[in-house]
Amino acid sequence: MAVEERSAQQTVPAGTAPAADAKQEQLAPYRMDKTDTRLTTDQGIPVDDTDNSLKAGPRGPSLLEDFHLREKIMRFDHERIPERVVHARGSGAHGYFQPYGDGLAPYTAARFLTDPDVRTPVFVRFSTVQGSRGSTDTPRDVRGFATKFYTEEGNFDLVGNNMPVFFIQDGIKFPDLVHAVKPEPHHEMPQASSAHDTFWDFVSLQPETMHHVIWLMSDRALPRSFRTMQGFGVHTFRLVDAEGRSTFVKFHWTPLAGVHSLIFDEAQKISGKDPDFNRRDLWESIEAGVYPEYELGVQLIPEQDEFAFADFDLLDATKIVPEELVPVSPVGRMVLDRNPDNFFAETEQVAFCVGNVVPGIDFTDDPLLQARLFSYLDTQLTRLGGPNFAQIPINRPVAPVRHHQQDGFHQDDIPLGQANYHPNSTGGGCPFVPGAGTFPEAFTHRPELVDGHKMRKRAETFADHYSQATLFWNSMSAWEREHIVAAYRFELGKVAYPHIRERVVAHLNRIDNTLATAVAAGIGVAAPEAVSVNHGGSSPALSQAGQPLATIAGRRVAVLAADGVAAAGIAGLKEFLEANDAVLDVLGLVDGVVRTAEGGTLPVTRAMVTAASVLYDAVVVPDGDEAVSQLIGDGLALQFVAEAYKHAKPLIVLGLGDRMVEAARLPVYATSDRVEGESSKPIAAALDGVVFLAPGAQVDDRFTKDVFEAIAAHRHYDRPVDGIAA
Ligand code: HDE
Repeated sequence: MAVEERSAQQTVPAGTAPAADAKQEQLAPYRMDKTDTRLTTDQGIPVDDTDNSLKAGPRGPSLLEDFHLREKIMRFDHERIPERVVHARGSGAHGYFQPYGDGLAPYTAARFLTDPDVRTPVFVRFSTVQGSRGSTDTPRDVRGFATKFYTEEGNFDLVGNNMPVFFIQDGIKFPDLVHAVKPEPHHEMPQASSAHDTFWDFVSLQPETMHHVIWLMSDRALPRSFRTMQGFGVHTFRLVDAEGRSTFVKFHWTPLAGVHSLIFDEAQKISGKDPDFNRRDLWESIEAGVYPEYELGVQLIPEQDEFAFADFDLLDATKIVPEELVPVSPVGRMVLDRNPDNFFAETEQVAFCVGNVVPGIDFTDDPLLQARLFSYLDTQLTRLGGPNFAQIPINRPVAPVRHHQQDGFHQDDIPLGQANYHPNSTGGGCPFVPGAGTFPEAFTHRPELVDGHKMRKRAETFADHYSQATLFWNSMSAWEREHIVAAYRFELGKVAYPHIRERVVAHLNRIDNTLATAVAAGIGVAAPEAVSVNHGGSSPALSQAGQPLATIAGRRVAVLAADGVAAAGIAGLKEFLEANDAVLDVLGLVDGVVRTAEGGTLPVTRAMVTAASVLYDAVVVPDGDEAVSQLIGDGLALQFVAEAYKHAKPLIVLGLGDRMVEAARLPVYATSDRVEGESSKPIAAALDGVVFLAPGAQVDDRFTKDVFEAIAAHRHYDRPVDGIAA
């Protein structure tokens, strides 16, 4: 729904006299007049010159009376607002959510979750956590996944992350955690990285972090795209029906494009080549009509089962509820189909608040959640400059707003009449609160008996900090484990204090001895003696291996090109990829066009120097004797192919392009039996995600099937890559 429609709905209080209508016009959001395009000041005064300040003579001093100069500079001086203290770097998108059916109707009064005819507008902001607003998109980090549902009963904010657990159990530790992970206070380094002393010092002294830390060391911390990462509400919430009966719920977002990650070397290189990598991907996908889609799933736990789980407490945000114990039921779909019109107005000014719940959803006593209920409202006062941030267009509910709040910085509304209090008779008693029990739509806090001594104490059911980290480790495939070990080695390798490294290894030993031993071997710490801790349990749902090969939508493929390139294969491939919503970029040694072997020209999308294999999901090596010879003679082109191979990406090799595979010294293809000028492969053949097409062969169904599968799989980690110099 457009901002204009939302704002129109929200500003007219019930009981307002018709004479007020004209006044309400003034409440419309501040808008530039687009009918007259001549420049004015903020006060609407037409401007005659915006390039020269008012001076005493062409070489004389500037004059104080130049109100246009002063206003222009004053506005510029104050363009920045404080960035978010965490999650400062983010990207947003508009879309909608729609339930599949009425399956949740027995559990919740929230219509937006139960009526399949209701399509609820949403705004989603994805973010990194540690880095500043201008930091890179691809550090090893948790990603925020915050969704504002503009429901007809008010705004519901599901402010989640892409990992289902959190570092700490009690919100009082949050400032310590964030201080420890952010750049160190004495020199403000490192930016957007957990690989430093203070982070590892803190987590090794606070072992409840160990489960989330192993997620952070996994590929989950390096999403390929916001389109290919999961989201989780993390805490246990409640669904509440019209009679006040409650069911515990965990919220899950699952991307329909599969769950895919970068590898760390690639992520680090992308930080230099395109620090906006994830932001650009989200923007370009939506512009191209390849809309990110996510399925909302719920794990439902009956109220009476609150204590049914022997190994963990539902109120402990450092734990998951394994899907093998409680399956995730799909309940609806979210589609992100519109980019913001203005980054600052929408993505920067959106204010999520965990406390924004609508009737049918309620909180639990999770002590992490409880602290968040305070923090999100509080932080906006500084960030958005006062208490009226709900009036900013992106934050306005579509539901009508009626209250007695007033004044404060940036009051956009012009409240009418005398009645700014309740109860009143000067305003006809409005807005009023109907008598108890006569206003079923009202949010009613679920009555709950609370009985306990006032104390600062953690429940004993929160005491186990290792079992679920072990569960995660046990559930990983071989390549996922290799990546986790490499990540710990990298991060701890940056830690200066040996005793911190040792302390972490001791914790890892309580997760799994093979993990601890492998990490220790890389960081100069003695291998710890095995203790019997691994309970052997695993949860296949935690692994990213074996994603469904359903789609290649949104994948970016690069074909290298030089003069003499055979255009036919490229044209067939392009047609196939575009029909499947993937993109094929032609990268030349220089910009412009390349001459084709067929005597035509092929436009170059961009020069290879402005690109890099790390920015693509797959690489195509072209056919054409002359072109292949030129590419083999170009170090950048060879590096492009070798690096893509090393990063386990699909390589599509057309005809004589296999000479380049050989020149890049890739092990996949023994070329010894190849006759000069010919390919030894008579037909299309795929091996470890390397797909060949014989010279002169047509792009046929068999070939495109191999291409599809190689790209859909995303990565091919079974390849031998250690010896590749890239
Ligand atoms: Fe946040 N968090 N958080 N957090 N968080 C903020 O709110 C906070 C936590 C999350 O795109 C801040 O408006 C405390 C868990 C996301 O605008 C702040 C605690 C989860 C975003 C804040 C937590 C999150 C934030 C900073 C421990 C996953 C970005 C700016 C009690 C379930 C939202 C702001 C956006 C942002 C506080 C823990 C997710 C300071 C005190 C757990 C996705 O209010």
